[in-house]
Amino acid sequence: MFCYQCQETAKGTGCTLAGVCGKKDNVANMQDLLVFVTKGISFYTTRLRELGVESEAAGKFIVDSLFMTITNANFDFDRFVVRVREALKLRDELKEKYLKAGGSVPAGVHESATWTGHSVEEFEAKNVSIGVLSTKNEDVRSLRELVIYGLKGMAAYTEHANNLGFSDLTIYKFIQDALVATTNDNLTADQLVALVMETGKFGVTAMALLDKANTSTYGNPEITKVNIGVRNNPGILISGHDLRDMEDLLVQTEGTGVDVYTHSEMLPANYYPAFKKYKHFVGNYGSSWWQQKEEFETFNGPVLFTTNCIVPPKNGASYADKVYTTGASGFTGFKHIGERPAGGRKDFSEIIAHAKRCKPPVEIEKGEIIGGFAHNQVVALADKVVDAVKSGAIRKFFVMAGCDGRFKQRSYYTEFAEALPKDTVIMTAGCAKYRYNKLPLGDIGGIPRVLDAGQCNDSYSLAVIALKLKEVFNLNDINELPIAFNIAWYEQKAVIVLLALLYLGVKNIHLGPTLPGFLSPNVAKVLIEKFGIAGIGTVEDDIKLFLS
Ligand code: SF4
Ligand code: SF3
Repeated sequence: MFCYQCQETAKGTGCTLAGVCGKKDNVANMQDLLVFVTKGISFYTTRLRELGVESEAAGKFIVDSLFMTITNANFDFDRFVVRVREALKLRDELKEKYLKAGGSVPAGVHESATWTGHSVEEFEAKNVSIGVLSTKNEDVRSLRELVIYGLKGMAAYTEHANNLGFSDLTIYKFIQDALVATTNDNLTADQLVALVMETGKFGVTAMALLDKANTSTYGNPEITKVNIGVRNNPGILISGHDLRDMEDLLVQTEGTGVDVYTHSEMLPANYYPAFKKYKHFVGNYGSSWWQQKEEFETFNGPVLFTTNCIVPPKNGASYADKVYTTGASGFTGFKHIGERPAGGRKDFSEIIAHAKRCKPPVEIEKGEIIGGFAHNQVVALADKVVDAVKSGAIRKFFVMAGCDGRFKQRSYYTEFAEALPKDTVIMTAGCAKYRYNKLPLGDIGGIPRVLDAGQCNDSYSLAVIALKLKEVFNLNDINELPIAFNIAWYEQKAVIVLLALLYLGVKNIHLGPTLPGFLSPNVAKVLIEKFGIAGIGTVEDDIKLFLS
């Protein structure tokens, strides 16, 4: 195996024996094979499109497949084997359609369009030779993988939108064109850099689509005080990012005597009007994903993962038989809840029955945290915010969106938040917020000093807010705003968020706790010179720099 797609990659360069995340080498290799076959599928869908034939089903299949390979989403070897078989079948059906329509497969076509296998042994004989390292030039490899990781993040957001009945064929088209482009040895470095920027553009499209899907289905997030304590009923803990799963669970648990709590990236579900009406929706339990081994022990009830981030449980963990997965997520040994029937709901009855046999959660903290500062809510407060900036009450905003992670050096973000002057405001989204969202940082004239817009995909909200402020202050350039960007990244959704911000023209983003291992020195140099991307230093130096 070779995987360097996340921030915690071994030695900052690549996991080669097993993932730091717990991904085994056979799973990593099978994920590579799945990505490889999606390139072959894309070869035919892009050709068919030229002939006027669109396959929405293939677009969706590719999106769901890419999503399955993001960090901490799916560790289930058997599911990947099944998925590769399905992918090959789909590719060959598309090939047949293409040939029937008069198309022809040119000699020298990328082998993802032609290679085939049936048994696990054949898959395993192949998958070791088609991974990341099969691109020999490290700069080309770096740019190709930057695009692919962006596509994985984009796929995640697109899938959530799909689950709410929203889709956009231009996103499917772009993903397929880009996958094919990563197999083209004739592209120059400049063309690949342009493809990276185009990926950011479609990242904005995908996040806007998901924003529309979420807000038109569940209402605009509102300022909300979220309870972080517990009640005395058995509960289900729901983690991940999928709001449609959240809805299905709330509907099915109503009146059963089972409470529902959010975990990690599902916290922002508390901000949506459509979910607030459920009396058995208690609040949020615990912190960000990497603390789940302790928190799932004390929660006592079953846990439902709708997406990442899963941490493999320790041997003998008391909760190991209480964890369920659904959608793109999976883990060998966890029970997987299948897809929802057309027009229906996923069947969570087994989890509900399981919860009834469990004790109520143990209280690990008490009180409330505040959030719900997505674009609609902040724009409603725009006058107050603008006055505070004009009067000098707010000197600067710090966008600290992104991911959390288990590495010690992430305490930087807690210390940074604590050390920021009192006339500054943090705008956040994603699980990065758990590094400071429970600190008593106070408010500025009623505006909390930590404004949480929601999940990582709601980084889109932060961009909308910045663009709105640019308009209000009548500025030509988003970089003239009193906003600094100090982003924390971990997995591939943060990659698409970063590319989206670059596409929107945001410069001088600081990215930490370390720069991606998949950036070759030359590609890193381009990002630094062209966009002013920088890493992080000490809290003191960085604050000085940002405020200078
Ligand atoms: Fe390593 Fe990250 Fe890949 Fe897991 S996802 S194998 S930790 S680089
Ligand atoms: Fe977090 Fe996994 Fe990225 Fe959605 S839950 S931000 S890391």
